[in-house]
Amino acid sequence: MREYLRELNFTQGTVLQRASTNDEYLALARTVRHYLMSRWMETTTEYYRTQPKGVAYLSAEFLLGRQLGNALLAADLTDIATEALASLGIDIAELAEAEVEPGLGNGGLGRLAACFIDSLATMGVPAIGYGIRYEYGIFRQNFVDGRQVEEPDHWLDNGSPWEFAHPEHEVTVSFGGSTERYTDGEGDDAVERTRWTPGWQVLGVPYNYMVPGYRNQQVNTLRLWSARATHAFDLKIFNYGDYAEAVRAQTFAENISKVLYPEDSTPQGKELRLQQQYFFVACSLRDFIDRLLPGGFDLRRLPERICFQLNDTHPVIAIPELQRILVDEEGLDWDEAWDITRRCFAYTCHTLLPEALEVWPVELLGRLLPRHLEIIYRINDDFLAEVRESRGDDELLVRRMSIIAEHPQRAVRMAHLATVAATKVNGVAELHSQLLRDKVLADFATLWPEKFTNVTNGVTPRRFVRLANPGLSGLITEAIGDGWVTDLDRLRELEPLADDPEFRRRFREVKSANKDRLVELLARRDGIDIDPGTMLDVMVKRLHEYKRQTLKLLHVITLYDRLRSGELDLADTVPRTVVFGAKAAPGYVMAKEIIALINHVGAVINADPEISRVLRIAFPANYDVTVAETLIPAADLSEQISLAGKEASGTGNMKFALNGALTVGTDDGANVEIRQLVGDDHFFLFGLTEPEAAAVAEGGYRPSAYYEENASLRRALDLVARGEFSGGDRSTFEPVVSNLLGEDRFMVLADYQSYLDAQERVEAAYRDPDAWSRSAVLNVARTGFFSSDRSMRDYLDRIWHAERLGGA
Ligand code: 7GP
Repeated sequence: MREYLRELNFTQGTVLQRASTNDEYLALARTVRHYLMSRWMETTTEYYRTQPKGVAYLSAEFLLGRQLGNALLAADLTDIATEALASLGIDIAELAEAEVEPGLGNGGLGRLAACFIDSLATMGVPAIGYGIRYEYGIFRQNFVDGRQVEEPDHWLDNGSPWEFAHPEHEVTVSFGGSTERYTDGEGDDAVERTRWTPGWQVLGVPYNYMVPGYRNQQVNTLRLWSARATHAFDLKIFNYGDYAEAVRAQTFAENISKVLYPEDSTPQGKELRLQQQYFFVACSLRDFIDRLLPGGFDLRRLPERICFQLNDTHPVIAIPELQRILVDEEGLDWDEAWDITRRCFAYTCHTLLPEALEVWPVELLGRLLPRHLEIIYRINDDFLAEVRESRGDDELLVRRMSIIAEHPQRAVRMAHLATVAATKVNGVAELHSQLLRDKVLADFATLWPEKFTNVTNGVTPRRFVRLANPGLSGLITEAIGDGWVTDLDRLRELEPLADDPEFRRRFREVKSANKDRLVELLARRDGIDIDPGTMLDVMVKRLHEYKRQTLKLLHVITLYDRLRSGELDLADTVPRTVVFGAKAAPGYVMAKEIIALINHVGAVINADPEISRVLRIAFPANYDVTVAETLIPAADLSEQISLAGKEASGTGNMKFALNGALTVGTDDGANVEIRQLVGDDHFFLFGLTEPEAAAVAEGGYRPSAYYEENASLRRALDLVARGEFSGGDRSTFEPVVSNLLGEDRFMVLADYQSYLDAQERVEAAYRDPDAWSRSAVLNVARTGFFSSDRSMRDYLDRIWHAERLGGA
């Protein structure tokens, strides 16, 4: 408390009586931060002193979510802080609301990175996260007439108490220019080398963030890079007396870390994006080599010290960068350098959509990073020679595997580069890893079967159960003690309690209190009114056609249609609230149309005085980590309905199951493993399997056939086509309808009936609250496997072979 008041007075420069909520939040954040500081310094010193083998997680995205609650939890200060503030008349919850979450990621991939660094710290693994400190994170989503409007995310406006800038540790990053061959040394010692003369440079300034382990005295580091203009750059121009030009140069440099690209599962191919990628990767390698290794360290031993984990292809340019450092700067010969480089990287792929695999035009890469392009060519030449040697002169195979694509333009396939270089390549769920081996990277898996492995994703139980669901956490701890927070397999001990009526009653009480919290949040945040007495049916994730929000919507429209026609009896229908949360990439036109359609359908249904008693749509704008933390614990039903073979893993699916929602889902991604663990009786499976979907596609899929044969599907689509949800205007949603009828790439119509049938089973099950809560308890008890601590153990065993120091 004294600490807190001191922060308020001396750092915020205010007094208790006059402090704003933001002042109070900042003062508390600094107090906690202060408390964690000595552990942070100790962890850092310990790593430096013992030089263990560690992990550097390279990721263009870290979707952290709010920091205060997590820091208090990790430091075990929540109760003390709550009481101390209460005695000053301050409500800690209100103050926590003042924190703007750092939205430095798009969705699954970025949130996964955040879960992983939490687990690494909790497990005492020497690890550092490296990424970009975007000045603007993922856009704020607003709805105007039901359509998505994007606004900039000013997350830094009130200052972030969680970051520590270190301008004195700035790193210079070069771009452009040209390369030349030169002879180094004389006579017998003479060797041919390459010199890169860059065209321009920027500085990278590191910002450090604490990553506190859960009550284990460990605090790891997340280091995010911010771009600045070099001083030389400015000065030269200033000397010509062109002030305006100097400022322009500054802006140009600083653009690199200005904004997160809001694409998800679809790469943008923009020059600035490649600049961002090289920028953060070059800074990170330099930083690791110069600052985390002792002076004079022999880089030939680098693989003994580090594994750089590549979070998808975004950081893959690190591969030629390390090779460049070893060959051009350290003077190692190519083969020796390549052997070292290969042993330092591992690659995780997060997608199955071929169009989501990053490709950089040779023209662009060569202009921005001429030396790296040369290195990539050389890597490719050596690699293709290896292919020819082991597989004969199969030119089709060679063309398929080449790192360089020739069509539609010459371009570097970053996934191929990553696969060629990495010690290990992993997918993010069993099915996904299998499809990577069998389809997406099949030629590589034949050549190097031992390179391929799986690590199923996980989520941190600290944020997504302990913090997000205090009610359930209390109940679990009361039953089995609190060891589950760092050993989630222990949730198994809850299994017998699924048969205990008293436990189930209390479980329902918790769910119902969580629903009340959600009702309160949506009312306050969005002015949305929902009834906590209804089944909460939730679909939250990025808006993408493969995830099939339209399938959910067709179900809702069918219910509406049947209720209206009297086919379904209002009095005998399980009341539901269907909650959507989804951002669309700003350039993804179809996704934005689907958002508008959801909102328009919602407007019509919610305005119907009769039907809205049993069916409502709630679509709060700007779904983010903070909303997820209140929404997920309140859900009854989790919608995981992607076309089988398209969702790499999903991680929302895990969060819902762990919080006691039942899943309606396809046999896709980690759904497969969830269902295996919880059992078929406690999971609503529907839809084509991956092989079935592949066979349908093979045979020539005709969505219109389903439309013609299925009357209720026809009625649902006709309602949209006839303008029922667009004030009679048939043109508004014509693109959505004709896409579904004409192409329907993700087979929504093929899975419609099966989905409807599954929803009928859902309703029937929900009518029996006792059986439903038994299933829900079993979902919690059987999904401890999905802790990101377990994912980290798998990475350690299968990929990193890093050491663990302290930790749990
Ligand atoms: C996502 C996948 O779509 C999701 O299924 C998975 O759970 C998550 O990664 C974490 O592994 N992918 C992305 O978010 C993404 O942007 C770019 O992928 C290739």
